[in-house]
Amino acid sequence: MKTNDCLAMLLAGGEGRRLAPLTASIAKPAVHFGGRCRIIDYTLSNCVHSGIHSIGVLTQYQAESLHDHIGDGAAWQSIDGGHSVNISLLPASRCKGEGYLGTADAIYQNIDYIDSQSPEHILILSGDHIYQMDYSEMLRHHAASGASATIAVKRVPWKEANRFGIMNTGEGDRIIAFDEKPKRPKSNLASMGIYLFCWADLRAALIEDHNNEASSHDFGADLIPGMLGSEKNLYAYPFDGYWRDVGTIESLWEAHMDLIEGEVATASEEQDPKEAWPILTRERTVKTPSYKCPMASIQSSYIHSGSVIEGDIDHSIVFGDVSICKGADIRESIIMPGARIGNNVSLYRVIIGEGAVIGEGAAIGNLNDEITVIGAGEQVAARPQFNVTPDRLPQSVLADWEIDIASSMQEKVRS
Ligand code: ADQ
Ligand code: ADP
Repeated sequence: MKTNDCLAMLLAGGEGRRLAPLTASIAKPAVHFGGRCRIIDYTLSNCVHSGIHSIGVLTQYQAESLHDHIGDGAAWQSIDGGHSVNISLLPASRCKGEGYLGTADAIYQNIDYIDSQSPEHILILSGDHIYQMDYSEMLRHHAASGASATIAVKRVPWKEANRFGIMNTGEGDRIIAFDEKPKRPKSNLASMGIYLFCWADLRAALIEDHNNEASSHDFGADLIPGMLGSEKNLYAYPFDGYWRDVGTIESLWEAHMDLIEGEVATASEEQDPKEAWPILTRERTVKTPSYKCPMASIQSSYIHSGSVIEGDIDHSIVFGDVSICKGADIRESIIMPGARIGNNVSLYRVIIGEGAVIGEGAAIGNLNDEITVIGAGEQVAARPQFNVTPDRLPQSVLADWEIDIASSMQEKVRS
């Protein structure tokens, strides 16, 4: 099975409400990740490294942010030479009607585009997953089974099962039941939202779904259950590697911590991901070619070019062009490009949006260990932001931040 018989369609138009306020002015797949990339870079890089060189990117909500990032696609040209990668931007605005009504409708509305490429198989991908996966192995599996559809699957923690498509499989990984985001999951075998379809079968199913007035035109809610109901052969393809849907603030933060711990890897066991599976991205221009840390103490952290750091950083990711002033104490936090962190600021489990400014002396964190988010461009004045009792904060943090917590509590009582 050749990967050039396969066209990838990358769904990148969702609103990303659960990632608010980070998605106030950019699409979810364009949210910054890992110090220098955007979330969508992981999926685009997987395509390139898997030998899938024709990719349609379906955009809708805040489409410009993705169009600006992807541009002419030059950043994703295959590094091993010779391959030209064709990335087509397919915004909902070019289609008639009300835009893409759901994920299946987004593909339905691009049937002509897909037909023009006459692919045998079609790979449907999401723009909000962090993982490294060789799709060519899944394609071999799919072609060998003769399935109408193959869905990549992974066991997820039971407590998270209700935010996924959940299935039961029978002999040879054949899917026998599928429930989209069930309130009471009967299994923890989750759809990764990565589907390989035989194009002829998907085409027929999309037309049927389009004509069904009761449908919400979503892959998980409508199209997959519909195909199962019409007794098509659907198979699960278990994936062992790291994979995380970063559609929520908690999961986005956790994926960053996983990156620090070295868990975000690897496409194939034989490959050194740093050598063989680099994450390709369009680099932004930074103010200086390296980072500067005249008086900083930095532990278990990623610091990107153009940043100037004078405070203490622990288990954190600092993107480009960030400034962190003297006396700052940054723990388990993510600081997006261009943010400015004032003198003596304390951050614990905070995501600071692009270009936000945190005033001198502010202490931001949630003492219940929840993640606090400061939106892009927001300005936070110098006042403590703790809002619950400090009983769950690690002792080490408590001891260091005693004064901030005391004043925070006083402030709470006063207000
Ligand atoms: P969700 O993650 O909830 O569940 P959803 O966010 O609706 O799926 O969409 C997936 C992708 O499609 C995202 O990248 C999103 O940006 C994009 N998208 C959403 N609406 C779109 C639209 N109208 N036009 C274009 N793109 C759109 C899905 C499956 C579950 C599965 C999880 C795994 O439905 O069964 O378990 O993914 O993460
Ligand atoms: P959230 O973080 O709110 O889940 P998603 O990107 O996952 O954001 O989209 C939320 C839901 O809204 C999904 O079920 C998706 O299919 C649907 N959706 C996204 N954009 C549109 C749209 N323009 N029209 C209709 N439904 C949409």
